[in-house]
Amino acid sequence: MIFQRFCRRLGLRLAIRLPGDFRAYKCAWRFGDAATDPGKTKKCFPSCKILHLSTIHYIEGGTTRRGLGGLSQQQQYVIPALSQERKERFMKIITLGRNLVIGAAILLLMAAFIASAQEVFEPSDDAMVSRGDPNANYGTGTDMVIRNRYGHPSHPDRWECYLFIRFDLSSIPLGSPIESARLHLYLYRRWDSDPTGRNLNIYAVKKDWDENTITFANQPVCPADSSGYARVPPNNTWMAWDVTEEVQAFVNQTLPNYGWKIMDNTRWGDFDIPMMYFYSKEFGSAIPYLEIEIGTANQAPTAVIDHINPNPASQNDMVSFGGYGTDADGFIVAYRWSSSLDGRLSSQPSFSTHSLSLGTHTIYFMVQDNNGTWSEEVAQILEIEATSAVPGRNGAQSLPSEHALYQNYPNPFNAVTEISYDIPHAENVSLRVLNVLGQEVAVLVNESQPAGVYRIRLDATGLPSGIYFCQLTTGSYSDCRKMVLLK
Ligand SMILES: [Ca+2]
Ligand SMILES: [Ca+2]
Repeated sequence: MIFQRFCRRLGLRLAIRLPGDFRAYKCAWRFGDAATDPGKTKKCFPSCKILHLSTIHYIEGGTTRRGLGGLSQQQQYVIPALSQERKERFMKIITLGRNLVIGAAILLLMAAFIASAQEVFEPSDDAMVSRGDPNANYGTGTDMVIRNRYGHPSHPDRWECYLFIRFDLSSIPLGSPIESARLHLYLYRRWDSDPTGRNLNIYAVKKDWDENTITFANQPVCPADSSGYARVPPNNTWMAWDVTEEVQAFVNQTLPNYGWKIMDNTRWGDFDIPMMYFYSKEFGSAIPYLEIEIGTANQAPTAVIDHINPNPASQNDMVSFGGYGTDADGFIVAYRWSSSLDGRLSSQPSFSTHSLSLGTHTIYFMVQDNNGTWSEEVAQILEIEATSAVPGRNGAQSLPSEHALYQNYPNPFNAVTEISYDIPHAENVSLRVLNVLGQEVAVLVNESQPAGVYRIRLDATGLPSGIYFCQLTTGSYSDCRKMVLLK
């Protein structure tokens, strides 16, 4: 406002231009224009002046000058005084606007990718069949004719013609969601009367046929109910049928080829509509086509059981479960563990429990993706055995108070034995089997384990008879037991 008054008083008209910045230029123009319109001037002036202060152009006495040189000391003082606060406000608006535009562009881009892809199919076959010539084949004609259902009184057998049109849609993945599908045929001539506005009916054909051999006599049977119709337009226009439901049904099945029969259901006598001519795929242009919007199907995630440990386990042993999921087009949002004996166990990727029922469990694991789709169930058998009397072992009902590594049982053993140990608090645990030379021959446990009593099965089928050592190592404890393998 102050500056505006300056301008008025000095008869100065400002024009601000920044190369390539249309906003600034437009604004400046409005300002100049607004010399007689104070309201407008007020509105656009701050943003112009402040943004491009350093490159300000002004017009004085018909000459364009750059910078602040032409302004008086006082004017130069006024401009920066106004600038800071308004510049910030203006920049806020610009930033917000820019973010909104970027956001909208990203959303549009995502929508374009996610929503659907459009595909156009040309017929793999099309043909006309005629009741008047039941054994003739018109599969390679450049035009196809539809005539009404009952013949002309003077030629009762020669007036019923159908079109068959077939598409190979096997490139569409089975089960893809079909957003829309439209069948287009080019009507180039009506003959004898005006059927405009009348309906041509379309029937889904699910049985295979071939344009080179199809005749009226061997045409495939069509469902009794028509799957849609389209109204006849004037000459030289496209007709279109909505065939979304049929294409979806076809895509959900395993038929690679299918199509439609198009016919005029009106009887001669009800309407005087002898025939309509369409181009076939042999015509070369304006050929029929099928336009399909294919949505993007969500891919189901896959569940993986990483570990169930120990297995088999004694009743009341702490059993640790771990699993994860993968999803090709999204991410995992939920987990579900369940047992055939105990029902739902957990909704975490990993967990531990010591309250599993005695018996043979089938453990099921599933994951859910961000589209709400659950994976297939994966399953693993878990044996929970009755607690056996392992010599020297702590009672299984309470957590151990100190570390222990017990003698394996049985010992000596023939191929299979069990090793028990106690862990009083969660820590990294390693349980290894060494030979007499101190070489490692098996790693039975190597992970972080919660406090608990553990019993691990050693299957030494692949090892020669001899003396072995079982070594338990934790962060704060290490012990070793001698074992004898006798085969
Ligand atoms: Ca044909
Ligand atoms: Ca997915």
